[in-house]
Amino acid sequence: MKQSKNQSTIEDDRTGESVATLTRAIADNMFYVQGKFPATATENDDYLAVAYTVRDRLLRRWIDTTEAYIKNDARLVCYLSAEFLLGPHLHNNLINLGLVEPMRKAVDSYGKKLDDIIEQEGEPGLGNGGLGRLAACYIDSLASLQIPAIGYGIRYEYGIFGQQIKDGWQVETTDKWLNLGNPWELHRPERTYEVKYGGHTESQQDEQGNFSVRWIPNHAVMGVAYDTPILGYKVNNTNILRLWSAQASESFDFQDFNAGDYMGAVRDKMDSENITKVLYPNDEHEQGKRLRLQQQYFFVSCSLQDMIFIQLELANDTLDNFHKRFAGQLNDTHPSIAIAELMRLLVDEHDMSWDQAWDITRHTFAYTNHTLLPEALETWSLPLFKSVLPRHLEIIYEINRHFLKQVKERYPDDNERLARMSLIDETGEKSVRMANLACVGSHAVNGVAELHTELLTATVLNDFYDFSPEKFSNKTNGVTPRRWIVLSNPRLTALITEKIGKSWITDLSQLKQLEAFADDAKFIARWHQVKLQNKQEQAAFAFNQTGVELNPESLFDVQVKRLHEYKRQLLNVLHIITLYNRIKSDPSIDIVPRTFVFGGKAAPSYFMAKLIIKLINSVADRVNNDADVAGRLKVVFIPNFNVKLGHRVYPMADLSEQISTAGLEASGTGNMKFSMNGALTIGTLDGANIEIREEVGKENFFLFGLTAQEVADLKEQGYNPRDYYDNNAVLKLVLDQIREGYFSKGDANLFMPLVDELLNHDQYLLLADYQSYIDAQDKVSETWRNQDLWTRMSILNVARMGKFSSDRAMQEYCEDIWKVKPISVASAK
Ligand code: 376
Repeated sequence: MKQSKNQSTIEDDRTGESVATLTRAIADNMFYVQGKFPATATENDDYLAVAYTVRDRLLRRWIDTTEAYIKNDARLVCYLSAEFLLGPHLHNNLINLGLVEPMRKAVDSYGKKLDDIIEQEGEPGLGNGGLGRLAACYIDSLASLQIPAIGYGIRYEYGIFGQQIKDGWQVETTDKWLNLGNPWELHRPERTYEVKYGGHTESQQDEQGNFSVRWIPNHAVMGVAYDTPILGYKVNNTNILRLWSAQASESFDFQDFNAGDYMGAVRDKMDSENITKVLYPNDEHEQGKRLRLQQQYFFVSCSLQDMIFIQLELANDTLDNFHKRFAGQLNDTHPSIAIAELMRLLVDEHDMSWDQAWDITRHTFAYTNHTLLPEALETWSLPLFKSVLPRHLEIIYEINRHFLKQVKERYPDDNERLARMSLIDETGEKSVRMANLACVGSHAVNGVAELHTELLTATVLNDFYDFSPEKFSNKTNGVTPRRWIVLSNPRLTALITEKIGKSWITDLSQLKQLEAFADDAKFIARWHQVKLQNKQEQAAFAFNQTGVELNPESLFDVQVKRLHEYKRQLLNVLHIITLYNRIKSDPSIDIVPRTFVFGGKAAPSYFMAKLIIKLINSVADRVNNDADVAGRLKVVFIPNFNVKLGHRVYPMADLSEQISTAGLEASGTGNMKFSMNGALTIGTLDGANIEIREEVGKENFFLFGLTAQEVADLKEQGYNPRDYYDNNAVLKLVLDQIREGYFSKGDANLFMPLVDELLNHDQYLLLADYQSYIDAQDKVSETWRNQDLWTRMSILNVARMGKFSSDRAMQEYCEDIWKVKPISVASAK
């Protein structure tokens, strides 16, 4: 605030928060940043002018935050993740600044609508699904909790592919998310680091007899920082998300130019810049592996060099204290090469002894595992690894030598254990085991839900758990209530806040207070009304997108998540066909009207997942257009499910489908988003479902299916899916219909692979769980018939979701693993 001579206050155009100032600031940015008058502005210009106006208000807080952290000699969390699935920033930042309403008025004065401007923003889809979105929720919570933190990752030029549905099939498009400009990032060319690849190593000895290794790479790439401010909710703390972009290194590769090969040099330049070109969908192919390893090393090396710069130059400290400054979290094994890279930087480049470097490295890192699926455990073939990172392979051998020596001391005659725990898999084609590296090089290892951690320590990481049980802990996932309730469900937010005040937004356990209203008829009616309005709004949207008309009075039964056989979207389809057959055999049957909503991407090379999408759309075609059904059942597949669509989908759901085979979904986080928005869950005892059910009460949760133990036992005994087919006429009919082409216009070949898998393998035990699922669904329908009971259960679900805030999860990491404390930032503004 500046005081003018006549004492009236004049707000600065870049920091002021009044409607008049915001209005002026938008005009200013439109002219001076976009170079436009409002009359010639496109919708994107409008969005950018508003976005820059918001960004201006983050920058002062950002600079103040950096200053406060340096002044307080802060300990910093560095969250290393190959994915951050952020979603759009504008609305979130407005909420965190407390400026939604003033900005709405400012935009109104231009004759525009804030909601349209918010809708204009695309999303940085820099992640595949759960793991990437978790990282985004966590950096939101860290800022809101005033924890000094940096998110380090990759600035992919193309994010997760776009999905279109053509003739029922998934068709992929490229995601050029930067094309319309990204107002939220700041290019920091001064933060550029060199990342080396390939070549060979040479060892040498100095006059004192000290042994050292020199890495002579054959290629280098530059990593340039792009920073995005991450503001906490109603605090000044503004942390950094620092994403690295690859740039060709002139000095290294333009040697070709000297030799007269200009085009060759340009080709090398293009190859270098390929490193951060595209996010890998989670379906590893052999051809992509080299680039993926290069990507992982690229962002890890840049991040660690940056941390060393911070330690030496900004904090004026020494590397002896590196682990006291930084808590590095490895989001799955994707960044686990950090363990070898920090060793290399300390030993080779900063002349530290091996033992001290190892001590620092182990105290720096902690590792989170996100999956038990064997195919998802990362390994790199030795020849590939050696050709990309020859020095790191030597370091990994050395770490392995020290480590296996300790294992041998503890278990002298157990060579099998030694072989299992080795960082190198020597069976078959030799490879480096990244999960083993992550365990050995970390002081803490965690799973993401109670059951997952139990299974992790009992199976995949059992040897490491035996060896150092004190390292292991559970940290059940959470999601941010700012984005997943306040931003996406304004009606519910208003109703809750009217009753219990605002404190729940930063302390989700406060939702407990809603229990007092669960039997209040007026409140029940209003709660019901909120859900109905959400459904009406989204029914209109879905009609727009798919041409299918939805009945907002029907039960909205929703499954949105990546397509994978273990998530069992196919089981959901078997239920839909079962209901359809009930209607066909008695068209006058009294059946609860249901709308089945699906959304999710299949990895481009995952044939079965893509075929399931085609089946969903084929069943939709038949069911939606059958006169006997008379609109009582509707099936829609919403294309291109992403964060933005999540904002629409979770608040409109009545029923949340969390139906994975028990033991396979590490946690799930969609399950939390649904329940927080008042959907009831039908689910297995898997991942965080178990804890959700514990919290909301078993009477408020529709449970079905085998337990993880029963799944394991059944597989052990020898599971025969045909027994279920032969003994269940209803199930048999459903499978026969799919097989005989009932949903594919007589084409009996189309869905054969699905039926074949179910009858002959059924890896994910759909047939074993079928009847239990149908029974639970019938119970869902019966409950729905009593709308007041349903609404009461919905209220109790929301009231008891406090545990699943990412604020709670982050607090646990801070206390148990990172040992970091909040630093509050007073802004000079
Ligand atoms: C990959 C998964 C499998 C293979 C390769 C991958 C590469 C990148 C990202 C992947 N994604 C995940 O592993 C993932 O999203 N895991 C999910 O993590 C969530 C957060 O902890 C959990 O809630 C989900 O249960 C888990 O599936």
